[in-house]
Amino acid sequence: MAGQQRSTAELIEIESRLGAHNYHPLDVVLTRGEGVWVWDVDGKRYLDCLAAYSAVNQGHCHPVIRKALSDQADRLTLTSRAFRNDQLPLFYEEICALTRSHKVLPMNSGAEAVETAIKAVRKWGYEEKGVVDNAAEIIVCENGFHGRTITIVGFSTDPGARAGFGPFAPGFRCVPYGDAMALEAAITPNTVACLIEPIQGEAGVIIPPDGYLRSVREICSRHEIMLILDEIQTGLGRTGKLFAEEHEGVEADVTLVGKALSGGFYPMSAVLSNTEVLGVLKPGNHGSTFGGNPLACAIARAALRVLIEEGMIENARVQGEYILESLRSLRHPGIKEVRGRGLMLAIELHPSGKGARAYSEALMRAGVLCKETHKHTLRLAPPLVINRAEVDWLLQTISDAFEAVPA
Ligand code: IF1
Repeated sequence: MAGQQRSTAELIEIESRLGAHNYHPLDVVLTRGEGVWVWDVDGKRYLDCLAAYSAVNQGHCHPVIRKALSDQADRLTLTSRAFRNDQLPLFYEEICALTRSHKVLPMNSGAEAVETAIKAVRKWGYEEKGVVDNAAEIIVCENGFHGRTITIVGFSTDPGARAGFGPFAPGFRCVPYGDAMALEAAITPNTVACLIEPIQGEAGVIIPPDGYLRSVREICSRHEIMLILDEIQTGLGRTGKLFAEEHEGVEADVTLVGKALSGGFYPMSAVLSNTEVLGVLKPGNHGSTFGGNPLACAIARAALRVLIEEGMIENARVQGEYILESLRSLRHPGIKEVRGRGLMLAIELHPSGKGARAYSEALMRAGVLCKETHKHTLRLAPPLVINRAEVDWLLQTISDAFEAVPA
């Protein structure tokens, strides 16, 4: 059967029969992507309004990144960090210049970057701040999302993400998102850091009150605790700035990046920090087989280059503002709120309505792929390369599809 094109139904049946059911995907089987567009095995075209949860900010199969991948793949892909390679220092140089970071630690998945930051700030707490051994605490926020490891789901407030996976790691305190006073009240002499998404993605594009990040920044500085901003989804242009922290003019002590760091070609993440935090890690403290491999670094260098050189960040700001304004002018009884920043947008539906899945399925039939979150919110996050003609088509399609779904 190899090479013979299977039908959508056949491919879904195989996936369902042999795969773990840890996702409930839409019944669309994709086979090709270019820019903002993807095609299914039946040849139908869709505008991708998820961008792999902001891992494809540069658009599907960006030719410059693809060439960097294939050129490097012809030279050297993996050496382990037992030896050095010629791509890692150049990646360090370019990402530090772009993000004004002093130190970088490359990993593979976003969750690994989060775990790495947790290890580094704990060690910093013990060695530099004098926190009692094994008593370090990190403040996190309710409804946050930082990955799926046991440590991370251990401090999640989402029952679906944590039920059945205990026992969990201690050392985390959870506070309401957007409430700087609650965060300060949770600080103890053992607090080493707080870990926050500048905008909560999975929670449904929750934008904190203006000034929240500035207050948190001031509180962290005053209490000598590290501010870790998880920009794995909000970073690299998604909100119309390189990092979402810029909307409030704050600078994290530790910034986490992933997803679009490779433009969707390869799992790569990184912890960006000042010397104080990452400087505590010594040989043998931490590592990863693929972390910082030459193929990942060559791809990331190209992904960052096109993000900047092709003006994707400014485009995200301009197109995002236009989409937000247009969606807010939609008069549909099912819509409760439209919110977003740059091309990180959400349509929240009235809880009494049909639920977001009905709309994501109607949009799929109309040629738009997006994802519902927490039953009543539709998230819209197209690649940052989307142009005005594609935006206008998207808006018209959303308007028509919403009309087709009774409130
Ligand atoms: C899934 C959610 C989004 C993230 C932030 C760390 C990570 C993520 C802010 C971990 C990853 C992904 C994971 C993926 C779906 C998607 C997701 F729905 F799960 F919550 F985007 F909102 N910090 N988010 O958003 O990065 O280890 O996945 O590389 O698990 O289904 P990762």
